[in-house]
Amino acid sequence: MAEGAETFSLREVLVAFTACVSEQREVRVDPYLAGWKGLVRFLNCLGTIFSFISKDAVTKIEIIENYRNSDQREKYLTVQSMVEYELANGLVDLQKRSDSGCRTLLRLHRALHWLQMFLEGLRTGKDNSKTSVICSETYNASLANYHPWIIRKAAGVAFCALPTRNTFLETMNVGTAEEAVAMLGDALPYICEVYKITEELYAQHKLLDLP
Ligand code: 1PW
Repeated sequence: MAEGAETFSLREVLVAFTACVSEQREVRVDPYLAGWKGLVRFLNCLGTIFSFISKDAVTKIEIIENYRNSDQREKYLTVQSMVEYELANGLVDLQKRSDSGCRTLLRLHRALHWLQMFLEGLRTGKDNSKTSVICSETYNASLANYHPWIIRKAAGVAFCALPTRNTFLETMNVGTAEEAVAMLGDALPYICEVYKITEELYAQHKLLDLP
């Protein structure tokens, strides 16, 4: 491999998500953000057409990272401690858009659901299936419900640029297409678990519709 060549692998994304859940079933914020950062690098590998998608994720990662670097960093160690701290201190605006950790993470959480469904579709898809179809079907069934028309339209255009399933699996840099599928099978349960715990926590505190 050429010196300095990009050695990005989707493996690091999946590994980060496997490290998210603590023994107390809490979701750790740092590996959650590390997983997202890897995902952003992956999206950028897919071409500039995906940069409008990654840009929003970057903004949201930075907002939460700033909390992790602030005087209140300990409060943002896990999603559970963040929710508890922000709610107890009146930091979550239930009426309008704000920069709270809770509403910002909710956006990433919804996108994670899409990612989970998309990767599962990729894993179980046929060799010759179209990644663009898997991507748009899973998007329409999940994240699209939270997006205005203009974003749905732009996302639809970006998806058309996705390569076929096997080429896409190779882009993941995990080895052969078969090896990538095997790794997805190992890693997806961890992403599902992170999603499920967060979803239950947000539901319990009635935070799933934060503006
Ligand atoms: C190839 C598979 C890729 C899956 C990656 C998932 C990344 C999803 C990010 C979608 C972002 C689309 C453009 C931005 C939209 C924002 O308006 C929206 N953000 C998200 C993450 O959905 C809502 O954020 P807002 O406007 O309420 O701050």
